[in-house]
Amino acid sequence: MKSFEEKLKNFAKELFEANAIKFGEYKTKIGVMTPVYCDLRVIVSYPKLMDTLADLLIVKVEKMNVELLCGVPYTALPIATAVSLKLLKPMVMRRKEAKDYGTKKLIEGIFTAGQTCLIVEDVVTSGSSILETAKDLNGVGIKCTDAIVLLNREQGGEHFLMKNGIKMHSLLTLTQMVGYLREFGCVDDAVVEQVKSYLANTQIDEVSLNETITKDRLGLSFLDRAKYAKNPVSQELFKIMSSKQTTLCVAADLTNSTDILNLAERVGPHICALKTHIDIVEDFHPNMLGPLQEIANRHNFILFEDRKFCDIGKTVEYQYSKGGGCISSWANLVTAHSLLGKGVLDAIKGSEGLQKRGVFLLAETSAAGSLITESYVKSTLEMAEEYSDLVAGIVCQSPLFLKNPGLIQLTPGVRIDIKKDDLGQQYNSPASIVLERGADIAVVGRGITLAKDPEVAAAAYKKLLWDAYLQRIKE
Ligand code: 6AU
Repeated sequence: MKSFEEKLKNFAKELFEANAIKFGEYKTKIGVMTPVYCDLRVIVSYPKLMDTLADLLIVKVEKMNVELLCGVPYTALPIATAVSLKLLKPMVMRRKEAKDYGTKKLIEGIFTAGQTCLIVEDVVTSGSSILETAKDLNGVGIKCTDAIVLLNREQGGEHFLMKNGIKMHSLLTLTQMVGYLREFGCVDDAVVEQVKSYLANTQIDEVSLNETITKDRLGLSFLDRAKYAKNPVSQELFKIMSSKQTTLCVAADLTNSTDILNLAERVGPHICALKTHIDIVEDFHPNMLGPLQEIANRHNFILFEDRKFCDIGKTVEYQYSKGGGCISSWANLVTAHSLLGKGVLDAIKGSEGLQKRGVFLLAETSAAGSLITESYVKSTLEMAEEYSDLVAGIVCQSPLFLKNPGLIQLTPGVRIDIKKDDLGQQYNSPASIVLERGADIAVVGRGITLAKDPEVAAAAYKKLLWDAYLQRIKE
């Protein structure tokens, strides 16, 4: 009978032979050079290796008092499945796709709030993927106190997770792995030294770990987040939200100017922003803009034109600052797509108009069947972070991680009475969009405009949203 350590050594060698661990000069995702590259995705092509891995993992998992397993998507999903099959322990799955969040749950599988779950991961560097998974699980009431990983790269992840209440167990550390491979003659002393000095020089330092912990926007109050906001409109929004105790943005999707003004007057005390589609107003005349601004000033809310700019920079410049709507002269906020790249943002930044201007970039949508992909969402977030002096936040449907907590998540598709309309719009409840989907500001249109009394409806949505926000920052 081989000892656990012997099995582990052989497993390390098999990983190396399967090309799951490579030594050389590799560039990491963030552009830093590394002498060791782990690509554990290949394990799915070696069922025997997967079987050995599961056998090794269950030795540790058996001793843990957990009710559920959850693999971090995607590489660890089959690993968690293999463990689940051996131990007959149920799994839950965390959805990663940005698409279609409107109808699908973030966490799939059967569970009850209060159950404990072990997170399974392949490689850990900073631990942030485990933390993201834990947050989604926590969002539906599942407790995560432990994580098990195949390989700990020893760059600060274990410490970071510990600070966030998650104990990380690992089968192998990078040092251990390299040591075993040296024993087998798979690598020479020079490689061992290279890895050693790489690890000594690439620790994710305590300060940046703490920063990440304290800066997670979902647990911070709006007043605290205002300090991180670089855009003047988002700073103002945070202040309005805090002082008026509202995260409600009403979508005034009405086709008559008088109706819009009447609605603005009535819902004004309950909102932080009024969102318009000015191009649907049949009797539009710039004359309506003065009264609209006066109402916005009096009730202290921001005017927000949902123009969803998506064209070459020059055209966007014209659409934003010229024409009948002359958006840049009255709307402090606008929406834009990231599809055509940074030119759209450069155009908005350089156009004439109000000094105080902010953009919400559309990262995900509430529309069924949207073509937006995961990598599109990722690139949109990167663009938002890069332009955070202009970008006030993002429009999305899930609790996307924003490095800068000064960015605001705006989430449409909110309604109490129905789940969808007949043209692909998908709705969630106010509590769900704040607690499960990470919304800071909620956009409610027809839930208010079609209500018998829009003012009463606005007050009701405002309260539900604010209560959910208070619960979120208390957790
Ligand atoms: O509550 P509703 O369905 O009556 O209105 C929702 C509002 C509309 C949409 O144009 C807008 O929110 N919207 C957006 C925004 C704000 O950009 C994005 C999205 O994904 N879904 C969505 O409905 O004015």
